[in-house]
Amino acid sequence: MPHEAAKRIRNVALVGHRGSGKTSTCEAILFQAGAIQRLGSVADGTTVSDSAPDEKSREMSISASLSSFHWQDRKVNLLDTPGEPSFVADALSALSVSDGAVFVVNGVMGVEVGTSRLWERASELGLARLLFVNMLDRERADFFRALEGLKGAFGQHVVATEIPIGAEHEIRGVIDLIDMKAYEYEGAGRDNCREVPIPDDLADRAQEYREKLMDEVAEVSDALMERYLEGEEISHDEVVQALKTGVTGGQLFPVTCGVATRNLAVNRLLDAFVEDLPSPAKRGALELGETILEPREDRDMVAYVFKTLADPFAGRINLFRVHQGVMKADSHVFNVTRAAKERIGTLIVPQGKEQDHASEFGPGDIGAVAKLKETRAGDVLSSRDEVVAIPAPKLPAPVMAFAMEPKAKGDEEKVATALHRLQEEDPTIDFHRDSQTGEQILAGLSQIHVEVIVDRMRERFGAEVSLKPPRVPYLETIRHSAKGHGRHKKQTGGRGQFGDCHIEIEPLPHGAGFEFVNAIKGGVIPQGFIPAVEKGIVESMARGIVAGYPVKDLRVRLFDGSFHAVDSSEMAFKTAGSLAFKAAAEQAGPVLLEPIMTVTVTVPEDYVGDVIGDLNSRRGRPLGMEPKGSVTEVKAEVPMSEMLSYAPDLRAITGGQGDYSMELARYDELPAHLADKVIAASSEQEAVRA
Ligand SMILES: Nc1nc2c(ncn2[C@@H]2O[C@H](COP(=O)(O)OP(=O)(O)OP(=O)(O)O)[C@@H](O)[C@H]2O)c(=O)[nH]1
Ligand SMILES: [Mg+2]
Repeated sequence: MPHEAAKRIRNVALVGHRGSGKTSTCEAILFQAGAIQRLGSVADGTTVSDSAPDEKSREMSISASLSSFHWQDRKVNLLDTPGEPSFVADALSALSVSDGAVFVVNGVMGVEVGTSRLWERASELGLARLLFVNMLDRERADFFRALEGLKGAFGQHVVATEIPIGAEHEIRGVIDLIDMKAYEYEGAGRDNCREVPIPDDLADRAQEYREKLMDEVAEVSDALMERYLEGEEISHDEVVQALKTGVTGGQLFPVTCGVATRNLAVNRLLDAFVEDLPSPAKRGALELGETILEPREDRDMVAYVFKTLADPFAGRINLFRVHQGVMKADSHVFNVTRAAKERIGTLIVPQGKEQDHASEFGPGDIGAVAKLKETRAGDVLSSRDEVVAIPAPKLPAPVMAFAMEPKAKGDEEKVATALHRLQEEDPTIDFHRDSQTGEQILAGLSQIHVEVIVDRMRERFGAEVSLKPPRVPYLETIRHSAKGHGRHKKQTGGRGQFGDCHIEIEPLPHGAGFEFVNAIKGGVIPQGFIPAVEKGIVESMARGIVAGYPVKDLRVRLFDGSFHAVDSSEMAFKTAGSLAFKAAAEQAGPVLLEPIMTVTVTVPEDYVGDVIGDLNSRRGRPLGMEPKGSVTEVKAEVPMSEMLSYAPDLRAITGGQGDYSMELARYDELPAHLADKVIAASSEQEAVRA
């Protein structure tokens, strides 16, 4: 049976800015669908999807979590994702295995940075999207303002399919613009919804928004548009069908609204995504160059592992999506990414707070498996031993780096094990020994990220570390081109060593990385030694020119050299390459580059002046500010070195009422007087080591 089961599946990711109410919406959906019997809350730490101890204590999602349930004869795999940018890896991997996304939007704040960032990603993936304007019970929440903001940011195809009845604490229900029916909600129970007449004072408004909706729906097909323009009646079924087609094709983005924590209008969101978002069958084949994965049962099984959970007790759990064929319990599969065999034991369906076992997962389905030995997120499992590469989402680089030390002597091993396990779970953690200082470095996307890692090490693995102040990941580059000559010659009795090369280096635009051009003519350096020259150069670049930081963004042209028939070796040419690079780099105007962050601060209006003043004193460049309901969002670009201990300072300035996030914008040249300090600090360290 090719497509039948895959038609009944909905893979949906809940995404959005931090704190917009995704987890609360997930909880209400599970409750409404009957998957759980009590509506938990984030504040009480009783939701299904924020079940980790640190998710409860921090009242935020840290990992993506999967809940599967049945609704209207469909199987829904719902992925609740974290909004905090530090944990964006999980939001991105959830999107990569979903066929549709629900954007949860804070009804007070409207469009936020996180909304836009994830929207871009969903566009790249061509995902069908619905929007849910949540928190309409809050003071200063405004559905219509949020809707305008969404249209402004994401275009006119963002269109309301319902509008609220009442506002702020008086919100009572919604008007359905397709049926032109009104519904009110009482209490948070499962059958809290009843139909009421459209309130008189909202009749005009409902009509106005219905027309806007119809304008958009008619655009889905030319035939429909023609009839619409001629004033012909379009039937209810036609509207529903066109809406579905528009959503699946990414032409229409319906906006619904409600209050997650009161289970208000969540039943309608649930119906909307089961009805309107496409199934894996409808989404169709995944084309990967030559390889085409079709959601059919009569194919070799191919599944993509998108998330690994490292539980110190239950062991490793992998979440996967089956792209074709059937994943069976008690079977043998190949991990084609790692060229390893794996035995699949029990298959798991996470259902609300419980776990169920499954005998198989068909094409398009999402499930979990415990106790695989080698498999990690990003791997492909297959019933056939043939490599299939499914690209992983592109993740941000860990820029917030701290030197760390185990609190107890002799705990190095324990710390390393804990970090390796956590790294399986979160690929944006970096952990290495600094070749310059010999220190252990722990790096993540932000301070919160690193704090969460340190807490998890302690709580899950009993490994305690202390962190030294974070280190700024400076880079080095060159300003102009220069030539350099490297010659390595040793004659000591027997066979000597000889390598000789001439190179020219020139700057490349920021972000271009490294290019090596082999311009050797007439075999003055034999082909076999050229990779050795490059290797010597690359190693030298990693050690830096002025202050020991990695050198980036340059092109090296190897254009001349000589060799000796007996004495030349790869070793000798590597050394020559390294010498030539040093000689050239010193003449090429080497400079230090510092990371510049885009900082977004949200504060009550009264503090805006102080916050901007403070950011200015940190060499910040204001980008603008925007009122967002009861608070103002201030944006600025600030060098990372000035933001290393911002959290306590912001708390002091705003009496704890400010919030901020930041991410890497680019690297800029470090001003000379500051560069001198960094260079001095680096030579001090060198002196200590010598
Ligand atoms: N008044 C009100 N509060 C809500 C609503 N939805 C969520 N909240 C509250 O807002 C806070 C954040 O909600 P969450 O559900 O954790 O938001 P989230 O989007 O999952 O947050 P992250 O996972 O950290 O991105 C919690 O305190 C919720 O109780 C709502 O509709 N109305
Ligand atoms: Mg959450």
